Amino acid sequence: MNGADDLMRAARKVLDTNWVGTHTLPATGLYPHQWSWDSAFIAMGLRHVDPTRARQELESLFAAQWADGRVPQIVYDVTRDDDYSPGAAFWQSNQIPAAPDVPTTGLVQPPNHAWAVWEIHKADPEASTTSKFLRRLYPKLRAWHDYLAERRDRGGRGLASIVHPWESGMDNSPLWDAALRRVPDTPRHPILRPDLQHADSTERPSAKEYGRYFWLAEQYRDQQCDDASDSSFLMEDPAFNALWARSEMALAEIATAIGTDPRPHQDRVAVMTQAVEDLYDEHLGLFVARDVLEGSLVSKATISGVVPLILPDLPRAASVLQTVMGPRFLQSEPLMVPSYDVLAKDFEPSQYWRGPAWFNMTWLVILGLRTYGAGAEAERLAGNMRHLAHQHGFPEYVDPWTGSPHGTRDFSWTAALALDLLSTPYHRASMRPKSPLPAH
Ligand code: 9WN
Repeated sequence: MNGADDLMRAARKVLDTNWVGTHTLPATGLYPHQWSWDSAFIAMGLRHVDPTRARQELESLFAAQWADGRVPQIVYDVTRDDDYSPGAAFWQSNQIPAAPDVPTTGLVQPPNHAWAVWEIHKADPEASTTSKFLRRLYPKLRAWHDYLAERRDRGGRGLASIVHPWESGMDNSPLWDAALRRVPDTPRHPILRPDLQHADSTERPSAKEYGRYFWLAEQYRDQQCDDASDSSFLMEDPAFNALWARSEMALAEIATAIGTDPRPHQDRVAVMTQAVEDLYDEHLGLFVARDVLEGSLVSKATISGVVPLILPDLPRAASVLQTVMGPRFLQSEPLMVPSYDVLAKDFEPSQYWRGPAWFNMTWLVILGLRTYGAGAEAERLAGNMRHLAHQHGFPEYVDPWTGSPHGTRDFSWTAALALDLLSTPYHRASMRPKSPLPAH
């Protein structure tokens, strides 16, 4: 057995343990339901070892799509409703006409799904075609993207706005601090914290942050999640929009593959790549969030602002590359990419989205570095990512320099994306695993 085989076995074990027959839980204790962008990341890894399950992962998520096209942040397992809060009882999605039969949140998460669907298809085109995977998913993916374009372009610039920090997937990122200060921390609903039974309170968002999260969720729920009412939090996030644009590119490929016109998707990619430019911060040299309610940019360097490097033909790529390789992120040679500017006074190496390195974000940066010719740095990070994932039992996130693990363990996207990095051509060339990995 070599290191690659060991990692593959261990990663598969995590994914098998967290599999519940139709989809994979992010973690059986802390996150006992199906999460939207987790499922897409998980399926990116699963496609190398079990493409059938990868397809099921996305199909089950889209079975919970709303009639208005939105793909919910969480699809609840009601038998576990006391194990995570806010749960199905808080959202009561069955009261909302557009919601599906299964209980879900009304919020969404970053749209990385079409990208995953296309990669899953390419991993096993024969079975995918036989099962009409692309044909079934294409109209659903199109409805999802149309929802973002028609209901979430609240800034009117061709970008989607998020209405809650949870929608970014980077819940307590410093990008949201100033906007959240305007939000009351006194929801009517009791703030339950079952999460603290599974992770240390110093590694989770604070009580005050939770008060504001619940208040905002309550506001959105009480408006029937209609996207037409006033929102107290409205932000354009660079990673959310870059993932949408990357997925729109994939949708063009999917359209072509099933004999449909790809041009509407290609046109949207062009518009979005240009619109993302509006989020560029000249001083920091990377993309930042826009506070739509204030009409201003939030001048903070976070990993979200580096993610647009996954887009080819990005006009600012050279300067973003320079920034990520520079003192704010990679110059001190951390093992993985910090989630926040290491030069910032409030940088915290072990506090959730306020400094630690996450496996999904490092994976996205690796793809961006490869796209723009920084292959050596990409492979250094990929090697560390595989090693730390395995060494520490697939943690949720790690200290960027020491690699010490934080959050929950046996975390599904950590396992799935480490598995994905085992299957890259770069890795095959350098590690020569004994048994060749399945082609993709
Ligand atoms: C809220 C499931 C999710 C991830 C998010 C991560 C964390 C939830 C939480 O876990 O968020 O959605 O309770 O903190 O921040 O990115 O999708 O893994």
